[in-house]
Amino acid sequence: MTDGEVIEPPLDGAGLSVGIVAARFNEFFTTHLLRACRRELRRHGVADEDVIVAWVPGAMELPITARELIASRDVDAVVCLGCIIRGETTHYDHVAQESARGIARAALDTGTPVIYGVVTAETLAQAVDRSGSRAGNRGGDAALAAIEMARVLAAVRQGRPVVPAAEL
Ligand code: INI
Repeated sequence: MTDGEVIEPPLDGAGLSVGIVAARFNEFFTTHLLRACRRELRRHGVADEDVIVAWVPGAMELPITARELIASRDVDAVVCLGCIIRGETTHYDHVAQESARGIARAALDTGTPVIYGVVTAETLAQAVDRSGSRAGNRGGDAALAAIEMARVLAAVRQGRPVVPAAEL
């Protein structure tokens, strides 16, 4: 028996244009996420001049900025980088929930991948672990997810006749 179609394109970023939105809140951590994100994009072939970075105040501002980048800059994917630490805020749950929900909605509403590269941590130690030490770097992981999703969605769309939404 043979498989049907399997879509798993190589992780090749050449020619892709990627937006990065980085939250300045907890900047100590988000600069590490941004550095790893840019490094992984470069390592996988995304040209530096095809990357646009927008800094925003905090994780709550990530979704709207991702949407606007998609609307105005013709990017193939957007990576959202942030760091939310429970120990540092009483409204952790609101910020964490709303930024995650907004990022998911931005992707679904626009059809462009919007990657959740947000560290959510109970403690400063956990944030350290996830921003470039024991538990890896969420920013680097998000870069790979952006390339993979841009390629997968492009491949999926190639097999689909373009029909106006109203006729579906
Ligand atoms: N923003 C973050 O990115 N991380 C946090 O941990 C955080 N805390 O702790 O509140 C945070 N708050 C700011 C929020 O994202 C907005 O920027 C602000 O409320 C203005 O809309």
